[in-house]
Amino acid sequence: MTFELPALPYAENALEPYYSARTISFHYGKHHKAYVDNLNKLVAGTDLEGKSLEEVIAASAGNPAKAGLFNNAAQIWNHTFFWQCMKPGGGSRPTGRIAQMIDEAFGSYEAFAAQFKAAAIGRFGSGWAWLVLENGKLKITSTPNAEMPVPPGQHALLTVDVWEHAYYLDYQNRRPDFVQTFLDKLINWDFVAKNLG
Ligand code: MN3
Repeated sequence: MTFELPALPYAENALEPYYSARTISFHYGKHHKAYVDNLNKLVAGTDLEGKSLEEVIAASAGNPAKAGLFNNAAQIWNHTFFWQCMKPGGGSRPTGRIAQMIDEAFGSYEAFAAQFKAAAIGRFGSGWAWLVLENGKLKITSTPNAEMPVPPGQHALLTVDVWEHAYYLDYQNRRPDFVQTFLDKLINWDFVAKNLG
């Protein structure tokens, strides 16, 4: 068994004009694919060959000697999750249970959006901003590089990739503009609601 690049949940041009086909062709077709190719090389002939992605992540997390394994495995997971966090015609306001939970946790959608944007902009260098469920409560967090919310303590609901490769072709150095567009035009709230379980 080898790891495979999961199919995108939409066409490469489906998120235009907010997230271009050119960005996705590099971000998915080159960056995400490279993590898959790298991980397959790293596990070949080791005791992790044939294990699931989650098993490789669990076996390598927090172990500096296995940083290469963790970084590539976690980046496969993070990107597969990130693609599902967007959809054509997405963004705007959540509805239903997730909307109610956001109001309870942050006071309002506007307060949630401001905190999420601040976490994404404030992450120095490469990384991710997240909405997670922690002990049954919503929380906004961010992680560096390939790091991710670690279950069972934290359960990922939503993420935005703030590595430069995620936005540079469309937004250049304007990370805040990318994150605002992600909030307004791209978030797949159906996926976020599904992640509540
Ligand atoms: Mn990326």
